[in-house]
Parts: sequence; structure tokens; C-alpha cells
Amino acid sequence: MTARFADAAAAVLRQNDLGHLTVASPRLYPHQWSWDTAFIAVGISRLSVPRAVAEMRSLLAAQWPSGMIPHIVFDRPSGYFPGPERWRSEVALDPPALRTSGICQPPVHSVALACILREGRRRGGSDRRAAEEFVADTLPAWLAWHRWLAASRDPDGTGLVEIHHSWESGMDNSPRWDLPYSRISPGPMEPFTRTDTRHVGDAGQRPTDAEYRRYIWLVDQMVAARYDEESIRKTIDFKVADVFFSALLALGAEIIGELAEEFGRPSDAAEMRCVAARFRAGVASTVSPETGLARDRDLRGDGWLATATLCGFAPLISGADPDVMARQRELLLGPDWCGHEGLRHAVPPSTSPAAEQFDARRYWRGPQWPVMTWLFSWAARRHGDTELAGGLREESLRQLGDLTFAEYYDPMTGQALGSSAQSWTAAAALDWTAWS
Ligand code: 2M8
Repeated sequence: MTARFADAAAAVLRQNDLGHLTVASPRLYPHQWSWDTAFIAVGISRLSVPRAVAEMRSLLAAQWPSGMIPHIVFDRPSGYFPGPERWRSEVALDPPALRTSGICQPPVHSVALACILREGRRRGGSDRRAAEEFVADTLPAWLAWHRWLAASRDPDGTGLVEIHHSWESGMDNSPRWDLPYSRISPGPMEPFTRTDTRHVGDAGQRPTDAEYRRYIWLVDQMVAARYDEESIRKTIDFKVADVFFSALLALGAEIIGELAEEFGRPSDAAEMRCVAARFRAGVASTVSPETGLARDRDLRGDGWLATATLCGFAPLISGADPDVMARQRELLLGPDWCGHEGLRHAVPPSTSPAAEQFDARRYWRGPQWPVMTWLFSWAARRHGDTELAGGLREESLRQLGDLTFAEYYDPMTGQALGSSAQSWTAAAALDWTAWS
């Protein structure tokens, strides 16, 4: 790629940088998001290792005493809804260290740790020291985060992470969640006004009002339970085992285990290896023998949720037996996914174009998300599949050639959708340009 492309991606990251943290996007998401931060830090590490370290440290400053890393850190007043007044984290934390939401997002943070460490070592000198010190200092906090997930979100040891809001999955309105949401009938609630649709030209690219009503209903239910995990598990209307989140926990725990081993913590390393193995097995247990895709599980209705979405490829993230990996790879590149004849770019859409629920323009219901393509390419490289990794990278870089660094793209037309100047898209682009 050209220097102009890398410069444009770097400019987005600089523009969204408040000095100590980077907002997810300038207008639509003017705060710090948990999993965005990890991807953003990967990109920033290509510009400055100390700044990437600061990004991760600023997120950690918001960690709850339980170990949970909240999904949004509200750093300044803004029009984002729901803001801290609706989340009311003070019902659980008195006083809260920082104003945050009360739910979490997938644990991709160790991917950032690995990337920062690698980049610090590649550069050497003070960058190497900054990266190594950062990992050594913060390992206890990352361990606490992974332990909290394994204990609080899988108390029965099933190897699958339970989530209580689709915002926890990061794929808010994915058709994965249509069935559980269809059963929720919000009761009387304090009125609210959405602000997201003001920042996206076409409301058809965002979740519907009916979905938002349910999203806020669940927030209110969690506030009523004072964010007590035990109470939430009993009372919350949305309770599903999220296979993609589980795969990321498997990957995350494996990386934390490797770091713990390297940084002189053998018993923590052994514990994390067990967590990784448990969730890898959990993910494998969901794979449908018929379709070859992994599935979520509805814990209120007790059934599989099998819509053909990106989560079906969870084993490509967590790792699995060679035959499962081979079948998944073939499916990913096949006619229902990257090989679909209508696609402008051969990267995975968030929902299969062959699925009835596919909607090319609506958020997590069809569009391609460059950051997800980056994640799959990074995981493929880690699992030794450099061909898959390289192919995804090449196609995605072509897609990003319009330099808008959009949040998501219409798979059929290639049109940029959602927010432009989305930090994690720019970060993915910047990291890819530095791959050798
Ligand atoms: C989107 O989610 C937020 C709520 O968390 C929203 O729509 O307001 C999702 O794409 C999520 O995965 C992402 O982390 C966040 C910020 O980019 O935006």
C-alpha cells in the first residue's frame, strides 16, 4: 500500500485522540469503548508504542473491583445515549473510579498486548522497555479480567460465556439475537431519545426503535439489580451463551497464559491454559454437524440459535481440531460467504448473503466490518494459515481504498456506511500496512 494510505489511516487515529484515550469515532461514539480500544491500540502501536500503552492503561483505569472491564468509559459530557445518567454505575460502585457503563465486551485485549509487545521488541530501546514494563505491570489486572469472565459468566463450567445484553456481544442487532429479543416485551420505562440516528444519514443503517426499546429495557433491568451478577442472572430477560465471545475468551486466555509464562508467573499460566482449553472445547461443542457452523445458545428458551452469521466461524478464532478448521475455512471461502457471487470484495459479511435475514446496509445484519476481517486475518496468521490471512488482508485493503475508514461497508455495492473516520477501521488498516 502507498504511504498516502497509511498516512490517511494515521490521521484518523490522531484526529480521534483526546490525548489519553481515543474515541471510537468522532460524532457517533465520542467515548472510549472496551474492545475498540484493543484494536485501536494495535494500530497506534505502529505509530507510537508508549501512546498505545497509554491507551490500554486508560481503559484499565476504569476496571471494576470485580475484574470486569466496562464496555464504555465516559470521559466527558456528550450527547451519546445511553450516557452515564442511564447506566448509573454508582448503584454498584460508590463512588465509581470513572463514569462507565455496567456491561462488558469481548476480551480482545490480550491481542493488543501481544501486538504492542511485538512492536516494542521490533523497535527496541525505550519502546521495548515501555512494552515489557507495561505487560509486567498490568498482567495482574488482565488476569483478573479473564478470571472474572470465566467465573461470573460461566459459573457452571460449560465453556461458553453467558451475556446479558446484545451490546456485550459487540454485534448489537445481529440476527443472532432476533429470537431472544422477540420474546422480550418491555414494561413501563422512563422515556428516552435516541441520538445515534442523528449522526448517520440513513436510519436504515442502524438498529430499529423497537430494538432500542429492548436495549434500554435491559439496561434498566440491570440497574434495578444493582449490577449484581447473581441477581442479573435470575432476572434479566436476555440470557444467551455467546459462542463468538467464548472463542475470544479462549484466544485471550491462551495469550495471557503465554505472557504469564514468559513473565515468570507459571501458576497463572497454567490456570489460563485451562481456561483456554475449557472455552475452546465449549466453542467446538456448538458446531452443527449439518452446517459446520458454530452456534449460540438461548438460555431463556434453551435452544440453538443457528442463523448463519459471522459467529459461525468462532472456531477459526479459538482454534479447533484440524478437520473442523479445514471445513470452516472452506465454508468461509465458499459461495455463501466470501465467495458469494454478488460481493464487491471477498471478505466475510456479518450475515451470510444466502441467509433470509441478510440486510446489506443495516449494521450487524449484513455489512462487512473491516475490523472483523482484521481479527480473522490475525487469528489465521496466529494459527499458521498465512494464505487465508494474506487473502483477507489484501481484499480488505482494496475495500478501504476509498480512504473513508468507515465503520462498515455494503457487501454488494462496496458503499461506505455508518460512521466515517471510525478508529478501529483506521487501526486495522494501519496495522495491515505494516505486515511483512
Ligand atoms: C456499536 O455499539 C454501540 C453500543 O455499545 C452503539 O451502537 O451505540 C457496536 O458496533 C460495538 O461493537 C462497538 O464497540 C461500538 C463502538 O464502535 O459501536
